[in-house]
Formats: sequence, structure tokens, C-alpha cells
Amino acid sequence: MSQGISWSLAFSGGVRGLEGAHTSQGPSCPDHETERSANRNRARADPRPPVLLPCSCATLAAMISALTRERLSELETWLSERPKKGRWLIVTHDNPDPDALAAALLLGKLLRTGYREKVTLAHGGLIGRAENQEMVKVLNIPLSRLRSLNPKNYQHLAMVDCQPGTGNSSVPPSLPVDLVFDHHPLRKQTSSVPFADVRVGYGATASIVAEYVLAKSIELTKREATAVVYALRTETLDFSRESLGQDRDLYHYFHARADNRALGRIQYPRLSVDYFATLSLALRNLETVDSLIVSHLGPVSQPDIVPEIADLLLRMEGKTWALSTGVHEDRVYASLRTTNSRAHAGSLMRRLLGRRGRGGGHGVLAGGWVPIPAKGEWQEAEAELAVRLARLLRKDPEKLARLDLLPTL
Ligand SMILES: [Mn+2]
Repeated sequence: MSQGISWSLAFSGGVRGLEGAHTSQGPSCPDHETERSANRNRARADPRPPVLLPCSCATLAAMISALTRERLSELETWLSERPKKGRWLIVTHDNPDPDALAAALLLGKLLRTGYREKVTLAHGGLIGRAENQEMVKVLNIPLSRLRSLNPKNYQHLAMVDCQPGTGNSSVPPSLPVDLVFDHHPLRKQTSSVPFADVRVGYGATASIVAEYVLAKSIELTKREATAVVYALRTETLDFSRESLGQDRDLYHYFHARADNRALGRIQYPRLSVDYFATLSLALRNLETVDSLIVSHLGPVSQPDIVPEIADLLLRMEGKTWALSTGVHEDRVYASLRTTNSRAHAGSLMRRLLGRRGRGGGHGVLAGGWVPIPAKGEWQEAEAELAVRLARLLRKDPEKLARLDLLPTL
């Protein structure tokens, strides 16, 4: 059945002709509900015919691209014709971010509600970031740790927001990968997956999966809508980086259906003392050369803090590149951020990590890891990453110097 399955790198414009028109397909739009009741009230007081207010949100039909409709029917055929039935394991990358969590939640819903499949969501690492922990808690996302599951209980594996061979997802090797949904650049190994939908242009994997769910006319709950909204907000930095009109339309559609109180709780969670300790350490270990700012965190209790620090450092005035590194178990993790929208942070990260490492990313942000070369040599490994990055950015690594924020007493 792999014949005829294509890997969709390009975005298809979709059915745009219906924009602004009201359709009766699928769940009704709360915005339009308000508009209709306003018209009804007006009709009671005023005998003139109701005025149709201009529609500010795209309709359902317009939000589902032609490509998604086509791929959904391919998926349906594959699901009905596959030789083996059985339980699905949906895995995100090891340390899932909101996009991975929302995409997993929605794919679970699609398989469960749309095709009566049995599904378990799982990840291999840690959910470190307080916001992401809060998201799982507040939205009640049923997520298992891979190590607590027996792979023998599953017959199918789906990967969301990651692909086979990227090194950021510890999938059980005994299970064949049957489904991949992702928006990172296409990896070679993905070509042997029976069904893969990889769309680099999309701002979030959750957008891709959300389109399938809508195309299948499955109504999402408030918590699922909230998950998509939070995924899109964080993944596109409130639409300030790579995204499509498609992402925006989906965002508006789901925002009207989301739980704003839950969103508030997710965005401003309580932070652990450990978090503040790492933050303090990060600010005491700054190095800089020209527009590059670096911080080495050393051993961290969870790897998610590394990208969080990189995000923060990129906001320092005068800096356009930020690198943070941290050590967890036997790996040195690195996160790279840039303000340069034309940069290729993902490919730069792969060059930075070299053959021994694993990593990738998008245009302006990337992450990955290298194994610690020998016991206890993590300091050298962290320092070397900064020196190599300086060189790759054509900056003089000799000039990489400490940045003391406070005057020494
Ligand atoms: Mn993503």
C-alpha cells in the first residue's frame, strides 16, 4: 500500500472559494451563533431585513486543504487494508512540547473516534517545562512513559512532531512505524513508513492533525481546542515566526472554542525553586562574542530547561544568536535560537553536533545533543560546542569571553 503515498512537503492552497460563506458542515461556530442571535434580536425590534455581518473567521470547509482531504482518504484506505489490526502507540519526541502534546492528543482522537482504534499516547523522556506539565495536568492529557509500557501489547506505532532516526524519540525498536505526522524537514527513514504526512510549511504539527480531524467531521472538546491553541501560540511564538494562513485560520477557529481560564493557568504556572536556581546559574555563566550569547548550565535535572534558557537569552539586546547547553544523564543538550528569519538553525545545529550527535530544527530554532565523550568531560564538551558555533557563524572563537552582569565586588 506504500505505492502512491507521497510525502507532502508543499502546502496545498485548499478550498478557498468558500471563505466568508456559512456552511452547515461540522460543528457550528460560536462567533456566528452570536451574530445570528444579534440578527434575531434586531428582527424583533426592527422590521427591516437582517444585515449579514462580515465574517471574520474562515469557515470549516475553507480550513481543510484539498491535500488533507486527499491524504485522509489515503489514510482510510490504508487503515482498512492493513494486514494487521491491533493497538496503536502514539509517541511524541522524548521531551514533548505543546505542539507534540496537542498533535498526539488529536491523532488519538482521530484514530479512536474516527476509526474505532485502541490508542495509547506515550513519550520517552521528561516533561520538564512547568508550562508543559501544567498543560498535561489542566487538559488532562492521558500520557504514559514509554518505559512503563510493554511494546508487545501494541501492533502499530505512530510518531507525531518527530520522525524515525532523528534521535529525539526513543521508540520501541520492535514496533514498525506505520504513521508519521510532522512539520520538520523530511528524513530519509520516513520514506519507508507506510503513511507519512510531513509538511514543512506548517507552523505546527497540531495544525496538520487538526485538519484531518475536521475533515473527518469529528467535533473537538474544549480541552482539545485549548491544546491546539496553546500549541500554535508557543510553536509560532504568537505567529511571529514560520506559519501559514492555514495555521492562523485554525487558531481563530479553535480559539473561539477554547477554555481561556485553562489557557491562563497553562501560561503562568507556579515555578519550582530548582527552576530559579538554574536560571541564576545560567545568568552567572554567560559568554559572548559579537552578537552571539552563550550559557552553559552543566548538569540539569531535566533537559527542557536548556531551550527555555536559549529563548530567554535571545531577548538580550544586541544579540541575534543564542546558544545554551546543559548536561543530563550521558548527553550534552544544546539549543540554538536566532532572530534572523532567513537563517537555517536546523542545518547549522546538525553541523554543530557533528556525526556523533543528533539534532535538527526549523529556520530560527534548533536543538539536539551529543554524547558525553568520556566520564566527567562534559565541561569540555559544552565549551567545544560554543567554540564550534562561533566558528560556524564566522566569529572569532578566541574572542568568546565571559559576560559578567554584576560588577565584581
Ligand atoms: Mn512542532
